[in-house]
Amino acid sequence: MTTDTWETNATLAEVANRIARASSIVVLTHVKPDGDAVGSSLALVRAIAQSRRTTPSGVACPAEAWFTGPMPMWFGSIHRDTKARPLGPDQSIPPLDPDLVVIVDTGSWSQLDRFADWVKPKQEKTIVIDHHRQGDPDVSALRVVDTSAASATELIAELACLLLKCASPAELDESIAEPLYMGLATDTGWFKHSNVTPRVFRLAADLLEAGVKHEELFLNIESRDRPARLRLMARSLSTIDFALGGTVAIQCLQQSDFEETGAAPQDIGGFVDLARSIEQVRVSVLLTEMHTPDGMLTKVSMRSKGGPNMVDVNIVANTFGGGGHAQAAGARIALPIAEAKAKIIEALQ
Ligand SMILES: [Mn+2]
Repeated sequence: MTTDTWETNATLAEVANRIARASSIVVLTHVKPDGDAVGSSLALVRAIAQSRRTTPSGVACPAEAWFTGPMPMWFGSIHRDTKARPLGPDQSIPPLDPDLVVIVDTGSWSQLDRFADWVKPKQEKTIVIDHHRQGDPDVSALRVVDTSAASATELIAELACLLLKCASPAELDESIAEPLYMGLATDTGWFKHSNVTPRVFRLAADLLEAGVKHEELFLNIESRDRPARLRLMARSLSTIDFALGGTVAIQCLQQSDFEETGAAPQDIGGFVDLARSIEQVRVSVLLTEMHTPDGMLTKVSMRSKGGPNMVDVNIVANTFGGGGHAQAAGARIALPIAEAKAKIIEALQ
């Protein structure tokens, strides 16, 4: 059954059945994959491989994961021997026509980036498993969307148990439990964000029981900074300016800051969160100057603290043609940084 709204129209048991019948499966996720995207993809490919390994000689794994966009620094250390193809910008999409396509942690055309054209003619044999509030229903015929899940790996954990006939995620192999835990931990900010629920901790506990090494994984994922990133962070923090009675904190980074510290654009990850630790701050903003072929742009990242009277930064981002979530959103404004800053303060007011 196909519905034209972004809602679940299949059960994970149905998905498991489709997977069990497919002889070739490609697993896709969003561009610039994060911990949840990579974790969901690797866990699913590993669970499928294991579900087919019923005889000692084994059967070749029928599933593989494809990724596009820059891969996280830690990818090499967690991918083990899983069938996965991180496709570089000049690598073309393999000319494969699999029985089944499973898309995890997104269901929107824009997030599929260069995979979109490849997926389009395969809608009938595509399944989406996602936890985002928005997506495009015409990406797949079947979809499981659970917006109450903190991470897509919460859903993949359930699917892995169905595929492997495990009564609980605690029974999963450590090689499957680790990427599941990685998605759960990173999408909740290592269990700090408002999406942490009893279900999150129950799954985390089961996965630890399955053999996940929490501290080792944390260091592997999070302790990978280069000195240049901290030099850039120091500059960013030194620019903090407060507006609207101290409730809005704004950091600014110029192009020259990157050049002088030797940092790269991806080094700014997490900077916008830093000012949230200030008691009075309700919204933290990071403005980054970008030189593009179309001229000077300002990239805006916003984070809102939860609690009563929460500011919905998604609404603010929407007024500039951007978007995201209530507590984390962004946009690009075609103005120099100082003018963009004034516009953002005005919009937040
Ligand atoms: Mn996710």
